[in-house]
Amino acid sequence: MTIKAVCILVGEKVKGVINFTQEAADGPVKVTGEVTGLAAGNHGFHIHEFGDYTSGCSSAGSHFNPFKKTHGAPEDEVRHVGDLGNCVADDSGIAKIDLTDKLLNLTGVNSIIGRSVVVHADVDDLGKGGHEQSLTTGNAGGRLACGVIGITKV
Ligand SMILES: [Cu+2]
Ligand SMILES: [Zn+2]
Repeated sequence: MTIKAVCILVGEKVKGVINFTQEAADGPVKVTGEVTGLAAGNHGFHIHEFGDYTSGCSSAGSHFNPFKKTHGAPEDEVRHVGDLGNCVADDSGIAKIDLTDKLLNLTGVNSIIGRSVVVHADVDDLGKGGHEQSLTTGNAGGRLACGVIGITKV
């Protein structure tokens, strides 16, 4: 049974809409959408653990990491479930998202429903930057926009 979810990203300047589709339980999740208002270049793009904005995007917590791994690239064996790498903004500040991920889930105990998408100010170094934060956050800097992931109509 197909499940769909949506996330409306809200920030001071950065906005976006991200759609999630999972065709089968434990199957891959397709992630599509657009983020606007960015500086040109790469920006860390993650699922964070909480759907909480009590103190802004910082209340969304850390990268969603139910298996207690270190930070990595989406294609790495060792990564947080929430590690979706970078979104890439063009010269007009628009980043188009179109990826498929094997670890995300829209059902079950490790579902991302009710958690957050966060877009960062800086590039996610995918754990390879050698910075003290590389293996926890990819050293991706501040949080420009965030939004909670909610179930939507199929
Ligand atoms: Cu993040
Ligand atoms: Zn991570």
